Amino acid sequence: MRPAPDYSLYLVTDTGMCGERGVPKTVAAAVRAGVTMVQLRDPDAGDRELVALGRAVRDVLAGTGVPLLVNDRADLVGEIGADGAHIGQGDMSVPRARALLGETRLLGLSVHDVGQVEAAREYGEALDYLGVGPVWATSTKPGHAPPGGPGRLRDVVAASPWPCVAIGGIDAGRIAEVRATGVAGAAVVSAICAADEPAAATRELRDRWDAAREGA
Ligand code: TZP
Ligand code: MG
Repeated sequence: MRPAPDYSLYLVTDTGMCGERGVPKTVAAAVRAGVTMVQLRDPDAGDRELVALGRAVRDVLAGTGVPLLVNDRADLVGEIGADGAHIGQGDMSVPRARALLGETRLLGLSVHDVGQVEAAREYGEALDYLGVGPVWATSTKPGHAPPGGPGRLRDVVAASPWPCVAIGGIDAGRIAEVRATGVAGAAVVSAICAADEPAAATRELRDRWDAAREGA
């Protein structure tokens, strides 16, 4: 078994939202302020662009102990030198991603509901965690599945044999409610990437997560 990382504050990057500051600098500020996990997500980037960006982020994370995962592109994880991949329901299959990653890298899968948790059970130890969402509606991912709210999140956590990370519409005002569902972590895009000051925004999320009551 791979050791479980600290999922508590999970940053998913958005290149457009990071703007002129850029993804690597945004990641550096966020990690110094308390992000514990980073996923590089740029569905519009070509392969070369994604590899270059991924390597820059990997360099920023070197020595921090914070893992870097790549969205969708398990095939580029080795070239980037990342620590794993995160795939969605419509992406490559879990067995295919695991075969590309080998046994030591991390693999997460997005689910929307309990039915998708049950369908994933057969993957067992090939998976490390589930991303669950969107919890709330978000303009960050146009065309996303209908939001399930904290109620459905709680149901998924209860049904899941893997640690769960919530995503979708999470900000500082909602993170305590998210933690109360029993998730291992909260993933955010705009709350950090679109913030004027990513470090301050991260610190607030971190403090509120730490102060919140863990769910059961
Ligand atoms: N998957 C489900 S919702 C979402 C992704 C990538 C976007 C979440 O973005 P935000 O800005 O944290 O609501
Ligand atoms: Mg995907």
